[in-house]
Amino acid sequence: MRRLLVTGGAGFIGSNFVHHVIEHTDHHVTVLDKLTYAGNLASLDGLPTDRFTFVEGDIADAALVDRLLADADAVVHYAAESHNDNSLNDPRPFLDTNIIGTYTLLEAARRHGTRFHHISTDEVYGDLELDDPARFTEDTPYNPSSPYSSTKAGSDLLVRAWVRSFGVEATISNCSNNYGPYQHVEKFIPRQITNVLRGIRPKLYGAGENVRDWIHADDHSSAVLTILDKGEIGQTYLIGADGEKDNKSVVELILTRMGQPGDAYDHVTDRAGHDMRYAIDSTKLRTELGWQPQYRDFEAGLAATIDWYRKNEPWWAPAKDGVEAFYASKGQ
Ligand code: NAD
Ligand code: TDX
Repeated sequence: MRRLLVTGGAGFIGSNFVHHVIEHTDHHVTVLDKLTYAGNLASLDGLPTDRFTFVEGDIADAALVDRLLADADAVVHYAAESHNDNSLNDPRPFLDTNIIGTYTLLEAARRHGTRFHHISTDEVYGDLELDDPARFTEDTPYNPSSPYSSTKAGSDLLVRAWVRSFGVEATISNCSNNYGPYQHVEKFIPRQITNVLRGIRPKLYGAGENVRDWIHADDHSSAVLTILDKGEIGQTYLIGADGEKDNKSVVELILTRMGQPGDAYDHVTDRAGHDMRYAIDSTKLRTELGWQPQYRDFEAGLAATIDWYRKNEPWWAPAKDGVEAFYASKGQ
């Protein structure tokens, strides 16, 4: 049994990870989460009280972080400001949480000798052309495009420096786009599903040709547990499940699955600096650590996700109107 501190555990991927850990291990989990607009305690409903503790707080609060790391065997660091569109509107919280917050955790891990796993994104590598056969690997140079991805890139580099200069026992994973339950309605797939449920037409940025490499959040969780157990200190692992799809195809799949004509969507103002394509080569994780994704059928995973949003309107409805008002103010 290990004592895990999971930052950002009330968010989308963090909460999926907490459920996964409780189901598949005997670890104890403490979640540290600030409960920003993106955090939702309802995502952690039903967890056994003897295995799970929730602490509301900021990862940039050095005293609190120091106290929590003193009692943890490992930190899995998900907490972040995570939405590109918000980072274009107001970058400051991205610097505070993604850079200063990560720095604060690393300093505590250094003092306490705590194992550290840093959760990051493929967006640190910038984007690929649509006709480029290449995919990102652990050796791809960093080239982030947005305030969000640049702060994630900065946080990755901090982790690498704390490994090299101070001997912090850290690993990093960079994952592709996640989908599944508990994802905030500001993000692409939940926005379009809940739009259809509300009788609003899905909104596609620009021409909709941009490609994302989709992975189910539960596969991300199993990969992170694998790295925590078997990963080599100081190493970076890319996580992906060979799920490349263009945005237009995803919207068409959502519409037809929900009984609507496949072309019943609107093209709206494109995102500034919109990355064209992400694609992950996860050979290192698969061959060196033996990880495999379980969700290999995107359409089946998407159908289950649609069902989840249908059944869980009380979870997403409180955020929906505010998110749509924000997008409307941007012509999106
Ligand atoms: P999310 O926005 O759904 O959740 C973030 C969580 O962090 C929320 O619960 C929020 O309350 C919490 N948080 C924010 N600032 C905090 C602070 N200062 N202190 C404590 N808690 C704070 O994000 P997500 O989509 O679940 O992403 C989680 C992590 O995974 C992020 O690090 C993100 O960069 C990374 N990631 C996401 C994806 C994706 O597809 N969503 C892909 C690859 C990597
Ligand atoms: O309404 C929309 N219409 C649309 O066409 C929205 C919200 C998005 N899009 C497009 C933009 C992207 O090409 O869909 C794609 C996915 O958009 P997001 O869900 O905002 O994700 P993305 O910007 O790709 O970033 C996500 O994956 C990598 C996560 O939000 C990041 O946290 C993660 O690092």
